[in-house]
Amino acid sequence: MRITVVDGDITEQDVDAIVNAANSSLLGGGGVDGAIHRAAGPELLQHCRTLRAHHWPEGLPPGRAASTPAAQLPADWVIHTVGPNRHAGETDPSVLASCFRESLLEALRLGATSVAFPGIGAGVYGWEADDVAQAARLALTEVPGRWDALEEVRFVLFSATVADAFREHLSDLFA
Ligand code: AR6
Repeated sequence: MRITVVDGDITEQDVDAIVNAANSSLLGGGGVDGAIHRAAGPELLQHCRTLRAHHWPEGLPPGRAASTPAAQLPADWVIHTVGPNRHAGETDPSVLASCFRESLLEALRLGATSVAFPGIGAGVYGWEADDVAQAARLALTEVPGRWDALEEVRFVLFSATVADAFREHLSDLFA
């Protein structure tokens, strides 16, 4: 399994699944969530409405992940996860690690072999770039061999601060 860190826009990634830093409503928002919905087109919102109605009528809780088809995006799937919102007092970093873990598990469940992540929680939800990178690292390393069916896990980072933190904390995992 290859781990890569790139600067860029997650909506343009040609991978099997991209991860969305969503909110519990699953009905879109700002930041990367807004960018993904804009690039995917209105069909993504329809998929999200169906996902919510059938599986998460009270919303997707922080730390969980669920997927929809990716509509007009180059990817096949969007895995929606909800980071803990520090500004709302959700300060437990294990919930942030759970976002990465549950998203990777969902990727395996979908049969995806390549998955791209944004810096979940590093924007509106107020996490430090170092905390986000460490949460990603924990999810990747806590159970050796767990993600061997994945060929590539790519971190696609919009902000130089977040990209630098991921390079610092994950560089020893790069193949
Ligand atoms: N590609 C990659 N990364 C991006 C992109 C993009 N196109 N656009 C922004 N980022 P945020 P959160 C980076 O705020 O902190 C939404 O309104 C951004 O620079 O998108 O988990 C949701 O609906 C930052 O480093 O997600 C929720 O309400 C990172 O993505 C809330 O924001 C995450 O920033 C979730 O907040």
